[in-house]
Amino acid sequence: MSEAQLNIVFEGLLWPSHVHSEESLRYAREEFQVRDDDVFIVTYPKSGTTWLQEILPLVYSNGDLTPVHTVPNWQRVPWLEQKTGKSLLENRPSPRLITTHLTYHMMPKSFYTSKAKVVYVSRNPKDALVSSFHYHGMASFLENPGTFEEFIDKFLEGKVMFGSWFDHIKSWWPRKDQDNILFLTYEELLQDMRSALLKLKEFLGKPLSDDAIERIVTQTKFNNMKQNKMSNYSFVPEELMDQKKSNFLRKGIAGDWKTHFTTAQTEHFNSVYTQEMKGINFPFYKD
Ligand code: PPS
Repeated sequence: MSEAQLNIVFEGLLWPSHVHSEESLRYAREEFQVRDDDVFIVTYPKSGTTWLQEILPLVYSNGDLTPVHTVPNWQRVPWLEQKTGKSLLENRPSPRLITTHLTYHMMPKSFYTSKAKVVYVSRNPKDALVSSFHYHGMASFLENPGTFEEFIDKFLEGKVMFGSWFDHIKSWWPRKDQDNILFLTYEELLQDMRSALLKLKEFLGKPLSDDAIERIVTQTKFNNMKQNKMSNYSFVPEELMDQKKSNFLRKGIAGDWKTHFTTAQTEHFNSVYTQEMKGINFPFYKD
């Protein structure tokens, strides 16, 4: 596939054509029928999606590891907007756990009048950028990222898959206090998974025993997920994801951007950040 064919353009944004089509995106937006007991994981790419695809099924199984040890993450919590979304989700029994990278404004039309819940996870955009840069380097279905400097420019201009980080966060953050939305950060999951699980327990109204919490804390640690074939994308052929170049579960830390950005790049990023986030009362990731 040529570089030009790697993405499709839908509503002005780039979507990897390997897993998205105009039909799948239109289905997600226009036809998908949201149910009141649906639970969405919403993320900008490389912000903790796979992590939540491990955590939520475990919350729903009260810490029983069977689902995460037997079902691949993309089937366990399917992506709404991908080509497989319709077949995996349409007739799935409730409660459905659903993954999406959509902005608030691109959610299914039936979402806005539903009581469906959203767990939104944000990550420091500089770390999401670094993670995405390495991902583009190992996934043959994504365009060549170019140099790191070039990739920063593309990221800041929103000329990357799923569009601008700023547009994504600015679409969801103002809704963070709605009863059906829980806003979490990648960094808080890293720092204190137990507290995050208590928030999820309360938000989702799921009974979670102390034992279950301990099992989930252990199972969702980076090194354990990295060993889990159902979550580490090792089933994907090397021609598509070359994990010798970079693992999908790569480092799993906060602040890796500091080993990638020069001082000038940091200053440039921060000045665009300040400009973009002006007037948005968003307390994270300012430095
Ligand atoms: S994707 O392609 O959008 O689904 O990617 P996503 O899963 O959102 O992001 C991948 C990054 O999340 C890291 N990750 C974790 N970090 C810490 N602990 C756990 N358990 C964990 N699981 C996934 C993963 O390593 C990617 O980040 P980087 O910085 O590249 O390591």
